[in-house]
Amino acid sequence: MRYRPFTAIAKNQRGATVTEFALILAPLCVMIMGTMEVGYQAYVRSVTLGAVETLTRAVTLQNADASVGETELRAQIRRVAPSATVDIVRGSVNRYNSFGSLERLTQDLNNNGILDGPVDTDGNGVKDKSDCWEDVDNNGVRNIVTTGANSIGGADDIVKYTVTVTYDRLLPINRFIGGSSRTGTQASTVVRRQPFEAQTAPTIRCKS
Ligand SMILES: [Ca+2]
Ligand SMILES: [Ca+2]
Ligand SMILES: [Ca+2]
Repeated sequence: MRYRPFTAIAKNQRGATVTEFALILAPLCVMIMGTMEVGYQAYVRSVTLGAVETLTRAVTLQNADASVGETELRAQIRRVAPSATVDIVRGSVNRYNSFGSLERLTQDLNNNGILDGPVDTDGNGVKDKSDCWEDVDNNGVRNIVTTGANSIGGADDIVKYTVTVTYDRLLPINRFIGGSSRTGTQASTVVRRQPFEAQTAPTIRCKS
């Protein structure tokens, strides 16, 4: 029988299989890369949470050195994400205050809950007293405490750490799905320091 090359090609289905394989290969690769990327991100997040927890536990103690703890936190995160940028925001408030609430009035002459200016309390025509408040974040105004004073405070103070980590993705998945080659995570914790000594009183200011 004579060999007919064109008929053989027409009947050959191997090429179709290669095309089909190529069609599913690309999405399959993206899917595998995506799964690995999600796993890596979960790992970095879990290491970050652990590192933040270790740091906040360390700062509850007397004589805690925040800078040593923060250096260790950065090192822990960079062990799993070497390219990581670690942004640390620390703040503290007096135990009688809390994050997200308005600074407490310590003197409210007319009991209206508002920080009022000087009034004449003894009727001599001279304004002599005004309302006062605990300036927890020491910024000179009565405000809602968001970050607190930029330190870990002292005994019995409440410390808040917010750590933002930005790092390179494990795989260049952004080339397929868009977005940045870097990704990130954020962790925040609040702890109260141990009452190892008398608490330092926050600055009291009076409205001028
Ligand atoms: Ca008042
Ligand atoms: Ca007066
Ligand atoms: Ca303030």
